Amino acid sequence: PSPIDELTIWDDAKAMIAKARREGVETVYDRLDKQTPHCKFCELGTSCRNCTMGPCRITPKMPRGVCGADADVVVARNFGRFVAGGAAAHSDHGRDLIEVLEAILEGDAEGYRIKDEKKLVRIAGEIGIKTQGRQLRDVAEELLERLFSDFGSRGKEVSFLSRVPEVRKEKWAKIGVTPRGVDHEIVEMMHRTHMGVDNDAPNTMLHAARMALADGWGGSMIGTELSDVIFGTPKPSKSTANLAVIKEDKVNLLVHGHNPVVSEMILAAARDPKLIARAKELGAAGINIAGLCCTGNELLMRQGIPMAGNHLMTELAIITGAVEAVVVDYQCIMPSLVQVSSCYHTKFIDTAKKARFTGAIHYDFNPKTAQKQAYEIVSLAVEAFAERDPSRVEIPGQPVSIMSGFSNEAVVEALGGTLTPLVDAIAQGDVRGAVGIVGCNNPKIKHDSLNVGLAKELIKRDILVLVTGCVSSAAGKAGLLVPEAIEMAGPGLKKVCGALGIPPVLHYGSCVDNSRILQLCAALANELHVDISDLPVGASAPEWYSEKAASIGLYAVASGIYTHLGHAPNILGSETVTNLAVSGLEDLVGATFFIESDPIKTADMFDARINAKRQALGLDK
Ligand code: NFS
Repeated sequence: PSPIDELTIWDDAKAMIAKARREGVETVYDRLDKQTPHCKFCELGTSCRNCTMGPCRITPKMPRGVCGADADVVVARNFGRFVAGGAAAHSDHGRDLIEVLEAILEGDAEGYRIKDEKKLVRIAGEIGIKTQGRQLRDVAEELLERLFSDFGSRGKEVSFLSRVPEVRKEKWAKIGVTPRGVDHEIVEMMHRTHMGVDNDAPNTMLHAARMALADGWGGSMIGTELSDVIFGTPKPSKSTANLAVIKEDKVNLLVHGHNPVVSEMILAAARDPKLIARAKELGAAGINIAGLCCTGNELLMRQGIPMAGNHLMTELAIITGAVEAVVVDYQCIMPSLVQVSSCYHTKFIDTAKKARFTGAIHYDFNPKTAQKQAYEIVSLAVEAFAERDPSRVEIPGQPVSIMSGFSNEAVVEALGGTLTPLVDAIAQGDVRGAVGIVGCNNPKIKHDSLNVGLAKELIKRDILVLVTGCVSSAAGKAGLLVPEAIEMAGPGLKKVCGALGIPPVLHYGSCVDNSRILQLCAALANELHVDISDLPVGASAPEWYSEKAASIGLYAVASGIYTHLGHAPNILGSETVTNLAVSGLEDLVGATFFIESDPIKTADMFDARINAKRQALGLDK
């Protein structure tokens, strides 16, 4: 096995990998070793399994598959389907929020309510729904219909395109990538990539961009906005992060997945006095809820619930031996968690009909019965405390302080009601630009080394950093999410963030909340009367692994944001597709991807881009 020091930058992770090895528990790192080397064709994107005349592999000696598809077609088709998986995941999550809103309006969702009525009315107004003089319920019903129809095939564009600068929309219309409907674009991608349909790689890639835009400005944005409406719009609050948020003396229940519809209800149940009393009866000091991955981000943003860790910490959290239950909904949940749980007393509970795990305890969670189910689930966790083996408990280190909850609404409020102070700070050069660092961990990359390395390097250069998804936990553990982190920032950023009392790295939420970053970019562009591609901004997914991250990267680029990936997707087998991604898109959408695995060089690239954009805007001489 690889030396532990090479796997991760974190002491808490190292301690748990060592414990796993001592106790004979298999982790993602062991499986990666067994799977390495990977299939070279799949790595290059040149293997095709789309029909049974194959499967085919494209090589110089066999330049076409049985159907005649060349490397370009095969790579584009594979990438198209890859992004479709990501766009579908975000968007199906978004639709689940619409269904909860519907259940609330039908009076069939005990325990859920519309928490932020003002936001509901505001977003309805933004997409052209008449709000004045109307009952909240009428507005909500019309909003519901509109958002449901954003998934369909009848629309000309998804509703939230109302936020996009006109120049950008014209660009999209010109090249035919205006996203019409979420399901429409995803289904069309599955159609196009069937044998014998779209056999022109650039054409397939453009549709991938259109589909990704339907995710970013459609499915994901709906997910974010309705989560705010139902559970409240995040406001800055303090919390803690790393494995030490798991408490030796308490019943520990970890929520993992993405949908706050489940985790919010679990949190509410964990505050039930009867359950707390029962926990105490069993000798625990109380019930502790902590988060993993994005549903952790959702609870952290709105409720200040501590963050146990990101993607590569999910197995390791269970290995502390102090976790009574892991409650999951969907996405990024390694199936191995069932096996890891079974090595301890940990109950592994799945909650979604569409995301079941063999060997898990299943609850068919739905708004109607959620309250009762959440109570039962927490009760299972409490009872499991009696089964814990104290001799196997090891919780490493001390929790690190973090500040979270930066929605755009909160940022605007902190700035005194408008974005103008931020625009001024950018114009004066105190904040030279902004980069969103987003995405995952990948066991092929030293855990969080790039996520943290890049964030540190950018703030040093007076570039404001926004983090979401698994990068937020990394930034938190590195001490970057507290106001004191301005000591690590350049003088300009230090001055601006210091005056506002905010960290130089702002936690902007979960991965669907990348839509908040899109919205911020659109608002800045509108304020300056320019296109998003004119702004001194960038995006980065240094340690990405998932189809969702690919969709995010592509909608960022298609929205005009220069985007970094720490490693290439499986497209390098096609020069046409690769060139389009790293240069050709510039002419079409005003931005491209760049691939770089070194954080300093990546920061240099962003620096150069931001300088060029600042000069073009006349901000620097
Ligand atoms: Ni994003 Fe959230 Fe993490 Fe990656 Fe997975 S949890 S949606 S995909 S691994 S950042």
